[in-house]
Amino acid sequence: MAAYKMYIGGEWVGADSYFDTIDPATEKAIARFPLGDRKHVDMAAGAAKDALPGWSRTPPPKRGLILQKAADILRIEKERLGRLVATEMGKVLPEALGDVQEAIDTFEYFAGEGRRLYGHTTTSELKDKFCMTIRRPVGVVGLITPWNFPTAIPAWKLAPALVCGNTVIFKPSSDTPLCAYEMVKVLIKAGVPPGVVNFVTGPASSVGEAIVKHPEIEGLSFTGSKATGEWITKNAGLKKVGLELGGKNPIIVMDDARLDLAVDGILWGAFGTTGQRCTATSRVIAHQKIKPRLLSALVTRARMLRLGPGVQKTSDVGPLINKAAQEKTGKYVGIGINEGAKLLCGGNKPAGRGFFFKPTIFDDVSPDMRIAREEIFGPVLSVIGFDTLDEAIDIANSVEYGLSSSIYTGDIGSAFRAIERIESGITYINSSTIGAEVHLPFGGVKGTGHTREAGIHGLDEFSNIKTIYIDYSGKLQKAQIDVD
Ligand code: UN1
Repeated sequence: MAAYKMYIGGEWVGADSYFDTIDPATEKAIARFPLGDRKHVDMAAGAAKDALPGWSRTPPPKRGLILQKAADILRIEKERLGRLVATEMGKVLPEALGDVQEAIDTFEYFAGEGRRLYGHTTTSELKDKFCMTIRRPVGVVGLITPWNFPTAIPAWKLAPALVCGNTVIFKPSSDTPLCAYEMVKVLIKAGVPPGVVNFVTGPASSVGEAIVKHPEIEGLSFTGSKATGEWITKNAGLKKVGLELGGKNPIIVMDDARLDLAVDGILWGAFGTTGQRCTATSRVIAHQKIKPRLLSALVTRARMLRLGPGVQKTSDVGPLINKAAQEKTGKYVGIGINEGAKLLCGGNKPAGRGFFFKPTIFDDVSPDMRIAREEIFGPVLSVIGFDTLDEAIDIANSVEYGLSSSIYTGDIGSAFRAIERIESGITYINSSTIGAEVHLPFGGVKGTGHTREAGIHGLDEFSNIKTIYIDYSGKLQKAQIDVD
């Protein structure tokens, strides 16, 4: 089995010990990666600091060209990398190809930012004075990425970080280091200079912690669990921190909705990526009048979904990422049953190898149950009934998270009321809770964290706005004082 290395200061670096990355459909190891530690983070921070002056002074359009090249390479490699995502992470091939496409789109979008990176100009309250803002890099930034979008989410962070002139320490999830390694190779091939992107693999307890606490690192961007996000907030000191945490994303289905559309959207949102998106649909809030019809269609269709390895053409739903995820999902099914919810389908893992779990639907869920409030990150859907739109929105807002949300309705007024009142960073109308596009901002409110990634606001995480005053009056002018 191939052993890979870390990439620090333009050199490939090994470690004393290694860990395996596993194909979750077969439970077989596919590659091994170095168990990096604090000393590797130190080396990486030093290399990133040394590379910062050169990279931050490289004209942004030139940095953009390197990102464009990365997009071009990814496009050529899309099929191979898509198969790798399906193998290492487990999602089904069309989604795995989508994961790579999202990375391509992101690099392309931020390549263009090399020729924009807009600040703004404005007026002055004084004569002969000019005021404007520019964007400056944050400095050395640590990027800690999850396994569920093993190419797209690294791209969401790498592309804006690089175009803004930062240098980077990239620590991927230990469940998908091979996809991350491929991303690093693409960037090297695209022309990213040594020291600008440093790649350190290893556990959160050593590598992750060292990045979060490192004094030379000025910025952090993390996607993952709320608990880890809270830990980072407490331990990052005064670093600029971007957090993209969990979700408990609802779809509200009104009695005037097109039920066929709602069923398609719910199944896609709940069981796509085996429920392992932070935008996954984990709650359906259904009008009592249509709930029985909706549920019977959902259960029939959920039972038809075929479980199988991501790379297999006939698979609709791939495995969960690892054994712990499979056990956690099983544990939540037990919790749901104990809380009195009604299990309509699924609820267990199929026989055989692989971390699979059957698409699971619970009815008679009340908003205070744990399965209605806690992020499971697996294929478990909780269905809650309501009578009025106000009640539905209150239920939607009754959780600590606020990432994505959706309403299916034929009434424009209900749609706008939902847009205005649902507490989430994203609201879809007559569409599922998943499938964000890279040129729009992505992020949440409340326990999801308040960072925006992607789109033009994605630049804010990786740049500091600097304010410039240019006084060409030839005398000392005093703002607020020389008012007449
Ligand atoms: C995530 O699950 O962390 O909107 C990101 C979506 C994807 C990104 C999800 N484009 O579902």
